[in-house]
Amino acid sequence: MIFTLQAVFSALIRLTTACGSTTNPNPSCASTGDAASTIAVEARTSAPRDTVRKAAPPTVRVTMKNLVFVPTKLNVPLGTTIVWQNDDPVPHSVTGPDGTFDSGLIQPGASYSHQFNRPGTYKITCKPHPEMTATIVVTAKP
Ligand SMILES: [Cu+2]
Repeated sequence: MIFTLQAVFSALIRLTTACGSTTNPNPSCASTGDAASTIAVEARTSAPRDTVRKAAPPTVRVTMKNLVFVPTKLNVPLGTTIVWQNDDPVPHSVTGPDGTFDSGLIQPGASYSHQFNRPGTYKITCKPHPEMTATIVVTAKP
């Protein structure tokens, strides 16, 4: 009894390719873009709280010509700025009562401005020309 022992070694060679799969392409980490989406909430009350419209303080121009303030008398609301323009070839001044304000000499072509923040009647004089006067009445808002 021939005992043929065919040992068939089926050598199964597994070539396990060293799967050190280190070839990771640059993992572009998909950053979720954590940009905070800011939502601007404007809480605006559509109803105006103060319906009184504040008008800008007016500006009134006065000229000094032929040694006269023009106009000579002026009524303005509180907060008015008056601009005096010297249209004469000689210097003038705008001098308020009791040293409230004084322009000093205003040269020909120059101007001077003053804002009236107190109600009252202001006698304006010109230092070089005592006959040159004006009156400005500043009234408070009703
Ligand atoms: Cu003058």
